[in-house]
Amino acid sequence: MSLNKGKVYECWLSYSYLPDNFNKEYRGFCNSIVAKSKHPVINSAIEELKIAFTRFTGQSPQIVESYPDSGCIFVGIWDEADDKALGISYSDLPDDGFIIRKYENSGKNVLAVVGKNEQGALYGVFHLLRSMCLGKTLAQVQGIDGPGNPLRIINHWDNMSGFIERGYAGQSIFFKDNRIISDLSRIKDYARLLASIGVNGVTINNVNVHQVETRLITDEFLPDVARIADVFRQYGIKLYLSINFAAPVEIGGLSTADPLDESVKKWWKDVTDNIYRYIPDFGGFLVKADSEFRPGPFTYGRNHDEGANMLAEALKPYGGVVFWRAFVYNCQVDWRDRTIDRAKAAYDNFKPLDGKFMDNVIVQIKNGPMDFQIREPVSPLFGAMEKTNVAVELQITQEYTGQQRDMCYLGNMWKEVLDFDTYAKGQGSLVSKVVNGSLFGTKYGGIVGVSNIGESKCWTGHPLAQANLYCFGRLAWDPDLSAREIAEEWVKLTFGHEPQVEDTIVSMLMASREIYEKYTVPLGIGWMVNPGHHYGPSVDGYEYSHWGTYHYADWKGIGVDRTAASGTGYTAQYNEPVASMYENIETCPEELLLFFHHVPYTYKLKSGKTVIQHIYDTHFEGYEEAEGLKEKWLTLKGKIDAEAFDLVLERLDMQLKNAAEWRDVVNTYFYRKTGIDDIHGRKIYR
Ligand code: GCV
Repeated sequence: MSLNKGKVYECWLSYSYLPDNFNKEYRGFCNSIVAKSKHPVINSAIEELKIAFTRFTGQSPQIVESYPDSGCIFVGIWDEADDKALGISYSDLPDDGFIIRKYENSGKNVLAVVGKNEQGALYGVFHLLRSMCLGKTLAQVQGIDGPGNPLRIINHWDNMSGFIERGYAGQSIFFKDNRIISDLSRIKDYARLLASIGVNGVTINNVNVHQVETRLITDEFLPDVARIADVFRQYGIKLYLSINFAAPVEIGGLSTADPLDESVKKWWKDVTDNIYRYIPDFGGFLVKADSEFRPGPFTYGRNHDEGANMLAEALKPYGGVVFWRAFVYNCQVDWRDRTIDRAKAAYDNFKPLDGKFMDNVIVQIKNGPMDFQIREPVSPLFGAMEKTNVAVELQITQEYTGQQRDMCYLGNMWKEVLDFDTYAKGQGSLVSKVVNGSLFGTKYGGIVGVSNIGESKCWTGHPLAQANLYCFGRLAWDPDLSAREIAEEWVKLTFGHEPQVEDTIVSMLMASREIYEKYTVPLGIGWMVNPGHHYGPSVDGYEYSHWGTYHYADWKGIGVDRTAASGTGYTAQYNEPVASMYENIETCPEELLLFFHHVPYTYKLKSGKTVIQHIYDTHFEGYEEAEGLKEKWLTLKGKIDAEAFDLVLERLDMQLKNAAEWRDVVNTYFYRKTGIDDIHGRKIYR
């Protein structure tokens, strides 16, 4: 770990705030660490204990192979552990899981952290250290734990130029000037952060694979890619690459990329064999195909299963997997044609293919049917793929949710997704069970997040956006945690235990998504952003374009009729009773009203307010609440790390400007369109 780069760099691993019970509960174990293995992942675990204990106690612990004459920590895997440390059988441990147990060895206390494998031991160490920092007792820390999802993956949308598509935290930490960065120390620090929250896979390049990046799978770049893989491997993280489906033509000299063509199959097999020569534990490929002008099997009259299976075949002998994205839709729509509904596209394209994918293909589905808006329903595809491995793709980077200038903690949104009941096998068929493979008994599954980090000193541009990365990992590990619990953990680890600090920051985080929603897009309609960069308001920005993202506002009403009765029929993609709930305007959750229904501005909401008054009110409130965020933050001056304080304050000022612009643009637009006055007579710019 590159130390002394400041607390904002160290994120939740600064080990700076030690609770009062540390000496009583843990001090006696911290002078010695017993480890028998020299495995690189165990070494990382030991290194972490050393960093933490040195910070906690001011003394570096000794690392020994046999038990000392005093209390100690043991770290290792099952086979190396003392029988007394266990008290359970091997099969009781979840894959990649661990047990933490205190026992006595020749009258000395040993706190054993035993992994089912090396990764499990590393996760156990991070769990122990987190628990110490959170003030948990020794009794609370003991027990078995393991990941709730087999695959916990971060996708980077980094280009080799260094530019990050939808990145709001500076340039890439992997690439610069079309080369792989030579100093890998920051990547090591990143690997450590990711491992601490249980992430076990990373795709380092953008799903939009451009010219240079297409060559990442060749001898030109593989030696350097392998160096990055070596760093991640020390932290139990596998490296994956996004590939260009047209690579056989673009760099392979073939005349086709048809997935059923024998020469194409051989080309991919040879490429894959070569990758594994450099990276023996390579994770696999991520593919964006036939989506937003990217090439894919459609060009050759083939379908997604045929494209994915061809790659899966090449990876199979090595245990590699293909993540095949379901973000496939017609992006050349004529807005006049109301029969086409982008929201229906993923289901329409992939439902017919259920059961046709090989068992090492994972269909990666964005959480919502459109594209990471501040409020969308959950994609109906999760309740429809019974014979296919699926993963949910969440967007940690805040493309449509404030771009890490505006504060927006995404934990509540992600919980809504994971807790959504698809009813695919009756009540209780939650998305979290679909993606962890338990609902349909699928082999793989997991949670994927699009990264929000870059070269920014605090990694995420906005220091409070670190909470989203932390939350992503914690939810991927344990989807049953609540967004609030995770926020509380993060605040304690990052800013300490002072109750006022904790209450203030947690309450800001928990309110932030709704505040952002209030001053931006109302009632689930989405979009209304400036085209291209997607920050700031432009109500009609995408209204007459080819992307299929419309709100259909005219002088009488607004919203997309997606009902089966009179609209696009999207509601019918859900299982009952969800389909009827959305179909019926009376039972449709109001926060999604305009996503599912077109209504007049005078339509009355359950609050008794009309839609137009709701738009005015929420936009005024949203701005005021953003002001409230700043007021709250100011109360923390002198009570938290000064650098973090200043950085956040700067961002809160940007947020206020943005909120004012959204309020005025949106209210003015609808005031002019409808001619209906705000009943409170507030200033709306005409
Ligand atoms: C990486 C949205 C974003 C694109 C992104 C795309 C995707 O359309 O605006 O930048 O491309 O989603 O997820 O593939």
